[in-house]
Amino acid sequence: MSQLIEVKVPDIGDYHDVPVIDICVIVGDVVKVDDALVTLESDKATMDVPSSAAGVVKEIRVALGEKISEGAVVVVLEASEAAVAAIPVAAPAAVAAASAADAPVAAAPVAVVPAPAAAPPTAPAVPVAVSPPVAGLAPGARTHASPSVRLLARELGVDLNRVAASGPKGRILKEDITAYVKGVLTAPPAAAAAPSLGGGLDLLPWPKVDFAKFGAVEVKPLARIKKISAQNLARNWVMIPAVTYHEDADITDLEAFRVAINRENEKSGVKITMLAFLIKACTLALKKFPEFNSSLDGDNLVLKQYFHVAFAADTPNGLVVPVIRNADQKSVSQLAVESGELATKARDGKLTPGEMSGACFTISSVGGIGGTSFSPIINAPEVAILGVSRSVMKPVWNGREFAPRLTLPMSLTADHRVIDGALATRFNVYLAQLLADMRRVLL
Ligand code: CAO
Repeated sequence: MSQLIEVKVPDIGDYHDVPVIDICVIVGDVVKVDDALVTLESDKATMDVPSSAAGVVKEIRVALGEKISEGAVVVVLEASEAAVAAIPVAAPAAVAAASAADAPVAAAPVAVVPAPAAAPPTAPAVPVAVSPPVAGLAPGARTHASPSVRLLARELGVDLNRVAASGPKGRILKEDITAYVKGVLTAPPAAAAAPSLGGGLDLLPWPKVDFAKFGAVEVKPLARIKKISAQNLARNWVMIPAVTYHEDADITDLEAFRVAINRENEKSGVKITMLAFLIKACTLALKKFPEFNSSLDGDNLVLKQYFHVAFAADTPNGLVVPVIRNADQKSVSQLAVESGELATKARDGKLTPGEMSGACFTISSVGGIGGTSFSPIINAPEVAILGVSRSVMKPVWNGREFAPRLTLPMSLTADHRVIDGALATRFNVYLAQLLADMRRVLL
């Protein structure tokens, strides 16, 4: 006499709606007690649902990717006579009454799945591997292999979908797994290093060089600021499609004015800096081109109604970026005083986190040191940064002759997802016009 048995997902602790990642049998397969029927994978563990009886698979009731919980029927078996004698047809009462001590799960790494309080004696969930997880199958794909072959594949981290089967009815044998692993290990390195077609950076590992082999070296741990800024800079460099736009500003008159004012103010002690003029001019440009005063937030652009301008400050411990709040509401003298105070605090390592947050736009000026142009890295989540290099006297054609003009090189880096080239160039041109004639600020 034969009898149909519904094999169900046993008590799997607190797990619910766990996806089926593998179906280990096909209709017609002969299975023994404890042979794996399907494999479930939660976010923490991979579990086989073993057969509760010996018999022939008549029906498979689950699909790959389907999410199932305790009690779901996975397979219908036609049990052999011996099995029928031992196991009643899907008897939930008997299952619920069974003691956990009977369950073979006790021998498995139970830390992954809490030992069920009332596990069925013949259908335990056996956590077989936590890491690495079994490679997911393509939807609809199905491989045929015995539980021992599946276990071997799991242990070796082999995706069965990639293994050529040589057994009867397309079954994967142990030898197939061995042949696959040998093939991977003996593949030429070029194949392994080939760029991914599926995207991703596929970067080579960082070169490990024993520099001491080539000469004397001194190893110094990176300062904390350098470590933090390194991570931010690397992310911003990789993630932002940034373009730098260069423009020269004629600051002949502005510099003459600045020098004259500073001479007048020699006694009062307030030194008007080029940086203060730049901050002022930038606030006007940010108002005229609001995209520059924005941040990306998913599919939204957050346009800020305030104008907090940051500037990069070089300190003995590394680069820091203090912020001048509401820079648009401050005079050039106030901006000069405040940027001077913040720069001193930066060098003394006394800036508070509040003084380094909330910026809308950053200016990085290396003009006091030198430089002709550079590509500053955007300080995310800002969308643009202005780099300023050393001003030089250049011969500029004025329609009649070459005249010496003091020229300030500006390098504006902008996030192309928000700002396109035309807009960036308009911003630069406007900024250069303001610096060429600061009377425009009054307009
Ligand atoms: N062209 C020519 N000379 C310039 C100039 C420019 N663009 N900018 C400033 N100078 C001159 C100033 O006139 C001043 O000369 P005097 O002492 O003769 O007046 C001198 O350089 C020093 O300038 P400053 O004291 O006014 O300082 P600053 O406003 O240029 O800069 C600060 C202040 C905090 C921006 C600066 O100290 C600093 O840290 N710069 C480096 C920023 C940086 O590292 N950026 C790179 C970030 S990305 O790695």
